[in-house]
Amino acid sequence: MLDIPAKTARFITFEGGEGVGKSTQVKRLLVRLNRLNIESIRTREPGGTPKAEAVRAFILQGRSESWGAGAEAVLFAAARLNHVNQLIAPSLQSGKWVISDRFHDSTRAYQGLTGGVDTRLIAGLEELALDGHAPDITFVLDMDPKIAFDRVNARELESALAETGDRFEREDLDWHRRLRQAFLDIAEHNAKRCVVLPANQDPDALEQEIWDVLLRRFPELDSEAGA
Ligand code: Z5A
Repeated sequence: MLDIPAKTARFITFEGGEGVGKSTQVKRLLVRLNRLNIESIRTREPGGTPKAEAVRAFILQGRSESWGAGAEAVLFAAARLNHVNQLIAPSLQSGKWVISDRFHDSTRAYQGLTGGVDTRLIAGLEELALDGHAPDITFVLDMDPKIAFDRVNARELESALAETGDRFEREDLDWHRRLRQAFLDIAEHNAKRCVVLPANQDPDALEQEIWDVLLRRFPELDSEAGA
């Protein structure tokens, strides 16, 4: 019998501050993969499963704010544990590529480096929630938060969040600048996994940059394209 290696499903995450274009690029990447008949799913954090989406609503409505950043880190980890067990791990095992809009680096950046939660707690929660399912590659979309805010404000002009913003959008610009630096620091310390890309550029150009990185990182995509 021929020993044909199983195709490896990849786990790709997108990270960065608010409004940098993560959701836009996640959707575009899914379209590209589907065009190659690569089975893939798009998901997000916090969320991705009914239970994790319930945690998302609780946090983003501001109901956990008074608990403090440490307790919020535990809540994000609880949602992540469910997300990994119920969706990410089974999808990868069945051969589907998984693309997630935010994942564990957001806890490192928001609750850890910017929120001041002890790195030992962040690391312990991460080990528990990921259970070995670290992303194969992480795109850190980077841009000046002031410009990203303008994008978000333009989008939300008509929405219910227009006046207040969600739990984290209410933080001031200086906080978001520190958050930006936190993501850059994480990328520097995880240089094999993380790729930082300038997000203040045309979405088509950014999409192409992301695709070029993936072609270099996962050469099997090239053969899929030719198949
Ligand atoms: N959080 C946390 O604290 N700890 C954790 O562990 C996790 C999360 C997992 C989730 O909110 C919040 O939870 C988040 C961190 C915290 N903080 N906040 N707020 P979310 O998922 O709802 O928010 P977000 O991740 O920041 O998503 P976003 O605001 O939707 O931003 P985005 O996905 O990066 O951007 P987008 O939706 O693709 O684009 C924003 C707008 O810009 C939109 O109108 C686009 O059409 C436009 N756009 C997109 N790309 C471009 C380009 N290239 N040029 C011009 N305009 C563009």
